[in-house]
Amino acid sequence: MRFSCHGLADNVITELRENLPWPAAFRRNRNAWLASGILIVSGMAGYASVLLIAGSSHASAGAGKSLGATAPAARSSSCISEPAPASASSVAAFRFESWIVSVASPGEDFSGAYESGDLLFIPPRTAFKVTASPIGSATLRPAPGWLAAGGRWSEGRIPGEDVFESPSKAGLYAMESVPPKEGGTPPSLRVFVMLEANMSREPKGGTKVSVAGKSLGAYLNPASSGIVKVRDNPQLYKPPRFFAFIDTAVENEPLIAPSAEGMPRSISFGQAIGFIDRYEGSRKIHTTERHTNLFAPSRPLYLKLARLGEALARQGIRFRAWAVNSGFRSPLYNASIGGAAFSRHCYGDAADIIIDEDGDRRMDDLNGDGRVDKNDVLAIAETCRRLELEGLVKPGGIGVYECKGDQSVGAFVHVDARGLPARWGYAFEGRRKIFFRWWPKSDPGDVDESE
Ligand SMILES: [Ca+2]
Ligand SMILES: [Ca+2]
Repeated sequence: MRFSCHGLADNVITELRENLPWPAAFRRNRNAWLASGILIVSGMAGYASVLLIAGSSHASAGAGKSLGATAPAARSSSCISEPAPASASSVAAFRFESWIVSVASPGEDFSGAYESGDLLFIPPRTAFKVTASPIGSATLRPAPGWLAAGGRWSEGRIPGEDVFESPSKAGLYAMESVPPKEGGTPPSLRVFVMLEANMSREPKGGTKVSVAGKSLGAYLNPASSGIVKVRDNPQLYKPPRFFAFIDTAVENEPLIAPSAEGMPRSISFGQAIGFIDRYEGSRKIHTTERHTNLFAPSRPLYLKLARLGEALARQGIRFRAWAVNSGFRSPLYNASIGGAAFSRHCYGDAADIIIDEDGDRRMDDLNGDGRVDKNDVLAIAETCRRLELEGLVKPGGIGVYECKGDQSVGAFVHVDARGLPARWGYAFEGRRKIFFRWWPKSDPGDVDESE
């Protein structure tokens, strides 16, 4: 990571790198933020942009802070006293790199850097600020229907820094910016306004959740878990408050920015929830039915799957798209299929994935030895583990599964983004479930059964 930038003295750069009060959200996504930081810190506009990053972090960390007020100076480096407002003419030459989104939503973290074409999940009637980076490189306009659906928009204090309020009507809104003077595709941002869940406490401390009149079942009280890590980390097991939905309009929409040329396709809304398998006798019937059309979105998971696909492609394991066998599960459905009580699938940040380029619903024989078994998915698990260790993805569970029989997928990997590393491996032989270890002893992830 280099902070080689024009117009900033070395001591300022060191100050920026080491002494800014980066909040936890930044530390978690350090590399992604720094990656956008490099681009921001080049050139004249950089000075103001860095301050605004500090300002947005501040806004996301401070509950209920007004979006209109930019007060980065107080919290940023002593070398810098005031953000330098950039005039449109002085920065018009800078090419758009990313959107810096800050959302005033206490208790939920939707703020961060978004690429052009990316997707921001946001609660209804929520204020957020979008700053183009470099500042002035793009100006976002409300999506068609935004204002009619109750959304608001006001132009920013400086060019390219706009304040919005999400509509009350849930759904997808595609925003574009003013086309650049030199031509080309205008930078865009998609916004999905989520539905807020209705929650009611159960006698044992669980929480019943329903969304738009549909019951999803009860999220259990983590204090009641037999697993120490669940009991010790109740904040990771809060029932999701906001839900997205799948309908024909969004089914093929990517859940993050569309992938780069030659990289596996970003996972889509339609993949957020797996299809139900039915059985005729012992014969498995694949369906295209889902147990619900509602899901709790998890940007860290979608980014993790994208980074994983890219890392595998760089190793020569190229494929068109992840096949997701199981994504979000309502607690009701999770219980009906015998899922773990505190399964991350119920929190929306887990996916069971395979590579299935030949479309036979089984993991492909990656290592070409004529069999489909755990050896075909170990490269996926190991690459994911390495990305976690390098801090490039949010840590979470990595579980390797091997299942015998033609009716099964053969082998798959569970990946989640719960925030704490966890590792496991299971081979199913008939009714026997045999544990195996596939990760080295030096790995910080404990054995965990909260699949
Ligand atoms: Ca296959
Ligand atoms: Ca094989």
